[in-house]
Amino acid sequence: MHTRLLPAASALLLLASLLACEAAPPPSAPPTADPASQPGQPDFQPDSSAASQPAAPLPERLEATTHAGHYKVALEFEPRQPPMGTIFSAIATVTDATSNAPLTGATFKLDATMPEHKHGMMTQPRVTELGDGRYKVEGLKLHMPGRWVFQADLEGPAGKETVSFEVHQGALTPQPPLP
Ligand SMILES: [Cu+2]
Repeated sequence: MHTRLLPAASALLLLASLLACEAAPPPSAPPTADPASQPGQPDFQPDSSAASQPAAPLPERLEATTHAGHYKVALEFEPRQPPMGTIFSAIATVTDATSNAPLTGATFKLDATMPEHKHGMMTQPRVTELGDGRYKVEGLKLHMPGRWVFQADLEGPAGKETVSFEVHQGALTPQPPLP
């Protein structure tokens, strides 16, 4: 009888550890610009309700101009729609926002955080310049469902600039078959 309870108990432990950082509210929650979220109400839904929601894969391409307007960054993920909790890569294409010329030789970094949970990824991404304004970022992993913000920091001829991309990692993104 007791041995039959073990799988359920370990599943509960896993769920509890997943929810651990959600359970502790931030000491001073800043006002959020997201109209969908209620004050003091985390937008992350526990697994039980997520089961009835459609999977929310990451977008296949994200594109934005850096805060000071000198560079454009486009992000594409490999695989295109990485499931939660899997290691994936991103190709960043960086161009001059005015001339559209590829920005080679820039220092490019990419990180991702969950602002509501005040944590980042558990991996350390590595960046390799591929040439022609393309930078490959390997070792990304979004280990929890919910709102993640990618931040790209780059330094080029116009100085250091930053751009952020917001994504929502679905809880139950189906695992694609291995190639
Ligand atoms: Cu989190």
